[in-house]
Amino acid sequence: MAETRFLRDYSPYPFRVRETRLDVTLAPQGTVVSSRIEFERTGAGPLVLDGGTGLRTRSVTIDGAPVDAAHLAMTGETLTVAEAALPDRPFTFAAQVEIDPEANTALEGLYLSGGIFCTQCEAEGFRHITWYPDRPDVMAAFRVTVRSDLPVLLSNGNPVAQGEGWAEWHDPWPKPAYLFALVAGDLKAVSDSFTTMSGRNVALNVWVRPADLDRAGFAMEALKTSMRWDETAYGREYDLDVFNIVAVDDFNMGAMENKGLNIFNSKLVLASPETATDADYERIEAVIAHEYFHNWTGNRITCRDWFQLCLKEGLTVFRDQQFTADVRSAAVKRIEDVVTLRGRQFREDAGPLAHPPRPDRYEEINNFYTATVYEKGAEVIGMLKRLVGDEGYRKSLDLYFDRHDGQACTIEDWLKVFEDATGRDLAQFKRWYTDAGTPKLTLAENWDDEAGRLTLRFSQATAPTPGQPDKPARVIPIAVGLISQNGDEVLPTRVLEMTETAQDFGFDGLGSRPVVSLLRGFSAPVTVDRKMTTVERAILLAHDTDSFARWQAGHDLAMDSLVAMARGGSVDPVFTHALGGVLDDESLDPAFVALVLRLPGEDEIAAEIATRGATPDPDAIHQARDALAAELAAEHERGLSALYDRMEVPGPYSPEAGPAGRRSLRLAALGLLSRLDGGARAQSLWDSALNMTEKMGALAALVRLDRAGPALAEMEARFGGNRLVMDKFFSVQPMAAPPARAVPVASELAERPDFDWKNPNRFRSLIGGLAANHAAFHAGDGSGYDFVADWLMRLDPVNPQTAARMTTVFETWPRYDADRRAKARAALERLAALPSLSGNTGEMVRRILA
Ligand code: 0A1
Ligand code: ZN
Repeated sequence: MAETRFLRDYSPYPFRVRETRLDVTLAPQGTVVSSRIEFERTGAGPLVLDGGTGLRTRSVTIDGAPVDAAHLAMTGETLTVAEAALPDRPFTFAAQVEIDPEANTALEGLYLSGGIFCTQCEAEGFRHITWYPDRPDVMAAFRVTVRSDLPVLLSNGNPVAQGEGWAEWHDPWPKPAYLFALVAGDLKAVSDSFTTMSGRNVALNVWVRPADLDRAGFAMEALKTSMRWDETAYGREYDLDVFNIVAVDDFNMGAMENKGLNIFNSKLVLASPETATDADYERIEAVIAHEYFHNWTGNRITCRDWFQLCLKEGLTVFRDQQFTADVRSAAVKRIEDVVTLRGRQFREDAGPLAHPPRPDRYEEINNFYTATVYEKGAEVIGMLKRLVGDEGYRKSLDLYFDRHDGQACTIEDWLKVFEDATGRDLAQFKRWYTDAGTPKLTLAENWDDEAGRLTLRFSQATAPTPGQPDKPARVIPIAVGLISQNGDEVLPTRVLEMTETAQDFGFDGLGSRPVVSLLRGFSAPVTVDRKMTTVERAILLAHDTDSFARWQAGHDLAMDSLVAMARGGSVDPVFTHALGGVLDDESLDPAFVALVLRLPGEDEIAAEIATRGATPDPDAIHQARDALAAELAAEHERGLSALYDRMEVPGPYSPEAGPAGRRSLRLAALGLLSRLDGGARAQSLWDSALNMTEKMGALAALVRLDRAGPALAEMEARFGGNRLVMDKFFSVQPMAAPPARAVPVASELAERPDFDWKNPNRFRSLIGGLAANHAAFHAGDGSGYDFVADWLMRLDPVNPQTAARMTTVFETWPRYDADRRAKARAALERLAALPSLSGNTGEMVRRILA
C-alpha cells in the first residue's frame, strides 16, 4: 500500500536548480541518459532525488568526482547524497543511467509507441528517465541533446544545433520536470507559421507518421486559431521560436502540454471527413486549444505541488470552454459542458470517490486527474467570474500573469489575486476549492397576489462526503429570470448571491404570478430541488430567453416521464406536446434542438432515481427509455421525418458548428425514427453517407436494432487498417447493443487478433464501451461486472494508470439493489486480491469499496 501524502506536509525543496543538461542516446532496450544538474543550496538537508526502479544507474558524481559509498544511499525510489558530501558553493550533480523504453508498457517516462520514442512525464514520469527532484516547484532551464538514427529528433524549447544522428535543444523558460519531453521517430509534419501580436515569427509543426499526413491539417488550423484567441481574449503571446505537436497511438490520456512540444493521443490530432466525426473534430479543436493555453496557465505559471492541480487544470479547462463557446455556439457549448459535468463530476461527487477540487491527501497522484479537478475546477472559476464581473475577472487575470509569471503557485495565490484586484473577500468562496460534494439548492416560492410580490426562499445543503461530515454554507451565485404565464420575460437575468444556509429574495411589482427561470446559464454547480408543474416547465421550454434554462426545462420534463415510466407509469402528454413545439420552431438552432431531443442517458436516470430516494432498476430504466423514444417517434413521426429530410447537409463536408449542428439534429431524428422503420433509414444513410459522422449515427441505430452485420463487415473491409476508425468499431458494438447481447458481443470482440488491449484507446473502446452500456454493465447476473473486472485484472500489471482510471466505472455501485451490490463488490474484491495489484488500482478499489 502506497504512502499517503498530505497537503499540510509541504516543505520547499532545499536547492535551486540553475540548469539541467541531458544527453540522451536512444536505443529501444538500452537508452543511455547522462544528466548534469547544477544545484545551489537554498535550505538545509541532504540532496534527495527521485528515481524509479527502472533506472540502471552506472555512475553518480558531484563536481566530477564519484560520490563515496558512505554518503550515497539508493532505494527503489530515491537517491540521497548526505549533506557532508555536498560542497558549500553551487555544485553539479551528474549521473548516467540506462533505461528500457521498449519494456515500458505503463507509458510513463520514455517509451516506444509504434516505433516512435516519446515521453510522458506528468505527473511523476520524469523519475523513470533519470534521478531528479521530480516535483513541480523545482523549475529549471533545460539543455538537451538527443542522439538517434531516426530522422526527427525533438525536445522542448528552441533548436540550437543539429548534425548527423543528433540534435540539441534549449528551453530558456524555467520549467518543472513534468513538462520535459523528447520525441524521436520517422515523422512527417504539416508545417505553417504564426506571427505573434508583437510581430515575432513562430514555426509550427504537427508531426505524424508519414501515412497520416493527410489527416493532420485540421489540427494545424485549430492551433493557429487557439494562438490568436489567447492573444485577443487574454493578452497572452507565445514565447518560443517553434511550437511542435506530435501524435502517438499509445497514450494514457488525451494530450500533454510539454513546453513547446505537446504530445497528443493520435485520436485528438488526426481527422478527415471519412474517418472522424463532428464530435471528434470539436474535441480535437478543444484539446489543441487546451494544451496550447497551458503554455501560460500551467507552464509559465505552474503548480507548487500536485494538490494544486486544479490551479492549472480548472483554469485551462475554463479557458478552452470559453474558446469553444467563441468559435462555435456559446449556448450549445454550455449545455454540452453541463451534460458532461453532471454525467461525470456530479456522479463522482455523489459516490465513494468524492473529493474537493483541491484535495488535501492522495496516495497516487495519477488517480486525481478527475472530473472534479478538471470540470468542477472550471465551474468554480466560472462562478468567480460571475461574482466579480467580466472586468474584475480581466483585471484579476492580468494581475495573476504579472505577479506570478515564472512561479509555482497555490490556490491561495490565485484567490489573493482576485481579492487584491477587486477588493472582494473570498474566504467563504474558498470552500468551493476545499469542500467536496454537490450542494443541493432547494427553492420554495411564496406568491402574495395582493401585493404582487414573489418571495424565493432558498436553502442549501451538501451531503457528507468521505472524510468531510459537515458542510458549511457556500456562496452560490444564482442567476434567475422571471417569465410570465404567457411567455414574456418580466425580469431579465439577475444574479442573487446566496451566502447563508437559508435565504429569502423578494421581487415586487409583479402583475401576476410568473414562472421562475432558475439557475440560468447553470450559474453554479448545484442540484436543484423545486416543485414545478409540467405546464410551468412547458412554458419555459417554449419561451425562456436563456437557452440553458430552456433546455433544462425540456430535460426535466423528459426526466420526469422517464422516472415515472421506469416505475410503471406512462408518458406525460404535456411533454410530448411541448416537444412538438420545439420541433416545429424553425427559428431555433438545429444543434440546440438536437440537444432537446436527446433523452437523458440511462446512468443519469439511475442517478435521478437514487437522488429521489429509490433504488434504480437498470432493466426497467432501459425499457422506459426505449418506450419513451418509441412514443415520441410515433407521436411526431411526420415532424421528425420532415426534419430528417430538411436537415440533410449538401455539398462537401465542413466540421464547422453550422453544418455539424444540422447533422446532429438529423441524426437525433434518425435515432427516434429507427424505432419505427426497422432501420430502413439508418441502412440507407449508412450506404450513402460520405462522412464518418453520418456513418456512425447510422451504425449506432443499426447496432441498437441488432441489424448491423452488413454495415460492420463493410466497415471492417474498408477501415480495417485504420486504428482510430477501428476503435469506433470496437466501442459502438458493446455500447449500443441490446443489453442482453452486449457481454457476448464484447467477449467475441475481445477474441479478435486486432483487439490490441495493451493500447489504451483500444482497451477503453471495448471495455469502456461495455461499461457505458448501463443495463449491460449492471446486468442482474453480474456478467457485466465480471467482464470488466477480469479485463482490469489483466491490464493492471501492464498499464496500472489506465487500469486504475477505468475502475471508476464501478463508482456508482452503492446506488443499486443488494444483489447487484454484492456482485459488484465480489468483482472488485477479486481485483483487490491480485497479489501484485498496482498501488494505482489498489488505492482506487479501496476507496470505491470503503
Ligand atoms: N496535463 C494534461 C493531462 C495529462 C495528465 C496526466 C498525464 O499522465 C499521467 C497525461 C496527460 C492535460 O490536462 O491535458
Ligand atoms: Zn490540462
